[in-house]
Amino acid sequence: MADTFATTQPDSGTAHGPKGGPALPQERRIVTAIPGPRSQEHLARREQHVATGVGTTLPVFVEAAGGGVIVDVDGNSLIDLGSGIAVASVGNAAERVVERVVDQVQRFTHTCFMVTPYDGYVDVCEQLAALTPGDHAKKSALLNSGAEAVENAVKIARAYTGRDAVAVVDHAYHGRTNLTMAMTAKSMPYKHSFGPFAGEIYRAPMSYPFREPAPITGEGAAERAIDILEKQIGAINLSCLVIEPILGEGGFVVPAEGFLPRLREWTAEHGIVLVADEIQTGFCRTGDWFACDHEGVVPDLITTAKGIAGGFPLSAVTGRAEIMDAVHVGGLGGTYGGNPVACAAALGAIETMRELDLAGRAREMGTRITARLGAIADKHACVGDVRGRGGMVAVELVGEDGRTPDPVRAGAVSAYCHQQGVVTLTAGTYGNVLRFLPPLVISDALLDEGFDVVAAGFDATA
Ligand code: PLZ
Repeated sequence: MADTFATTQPDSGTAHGPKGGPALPQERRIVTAIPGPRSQEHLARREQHVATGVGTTLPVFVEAAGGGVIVDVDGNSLIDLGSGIAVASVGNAAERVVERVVDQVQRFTHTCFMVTPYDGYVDVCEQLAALTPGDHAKKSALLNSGAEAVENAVKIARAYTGRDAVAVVDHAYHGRTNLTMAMTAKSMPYKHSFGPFAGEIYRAPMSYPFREPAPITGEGAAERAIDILEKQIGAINLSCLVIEPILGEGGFVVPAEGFLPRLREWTAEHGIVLVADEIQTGFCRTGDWFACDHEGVVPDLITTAKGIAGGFPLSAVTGRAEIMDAVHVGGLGGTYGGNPVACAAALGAIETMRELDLAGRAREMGTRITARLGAIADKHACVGDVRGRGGMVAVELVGEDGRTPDPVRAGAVSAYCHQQGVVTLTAGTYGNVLRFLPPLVISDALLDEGFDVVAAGFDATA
């Protein structure tokens, strides 16, 4: 036992430079094969002790990270184009996050907000009220994970409306708990073998411009969705419509203009709570504080997580005060929801986003990335679509007919990037989307180098 413990003690070897965070050299540096020999040793331990069901995208073990890089145990420094799935938007170990976390962790680490409250929780709720779309009175509840926020949004919408049914869209992703698995559209790997699922979930078609069989406007796509929901369940029975304003795991599908506004109109007309799941799109990622801001859509409830707290587990449901307050006292909560250290991290992350204008930075980044991907698309017919907004951009890869999903090529390009020290992610219902979610603090030089590698990945796999 003592021996095992000894091997997991943190390495104190910081004599050669910063431990981590933004002061790390912002460079790509490959000194071994990926994964290197030390990572391979760690992987063997992982295999022995960690359940096989927990996957790995890029099997290097991390020693430090910050700004736009991730440094592994072999000394490789990788360019991060994933932010740990849209979480480290302010960068890893960001200065303000670390300061506030260290201060908080020395004061107290937990009391349970439901037992004896503290200001950090209330401060985060106040920030959420100020930053989320709409100037109506708002309240929030804090939870731990994205899935938990979605679950709570549904509980709140049901309590408020007295209705059971929940509407979601095709290609949606909302989490891995029982209810959110039911709300998620994709079977493999999220739902396969895990049923039975929660009931009363109704699925409508999404606006997916690249895959529409015939041209259709955003409004037209909304009418198509409304028609199906009206027929299958009826507006009067729907408690809420839960939708990601830009699909995340579904492949960065940006609905046609007018789709979300029409759904906003219809849900308002029928007393259906509109829940924007901004867990992946929120907190400056798409070039606004929230993706709904782009078309001026004001949801009734919004779920947030990921980028909110610079890497700490924190999520929230924020929304109209009268809807949030429809739940009886004691009906919402959880032991850790709004943990004080996670709240301190969130306040540091939000401060960083304001100070560095990371929404503006995301817009600039979007222009830069889209230009790079456009050039790749001009050269390689396998790129069927370039889409996204701000720091959330993707390419969808297809076969020679310009339509058939090509997950093999997407995987090959991604694997090439990994070998060359660039962290890339895939997504999409068909697994054929390469998606990019760089930390919003990454330098232009590193971003450009990252996309040089992506471009080379397309050339090498042609
Ligand atoms: N809603 C829109 O993007 C999380 C999933 C990673 P949790 N997406 C990353 C994986 O394979 O598990 C997500 C999301 C949207 C909800 C969630 C769920 O958030 O914090 O992972 O529970």
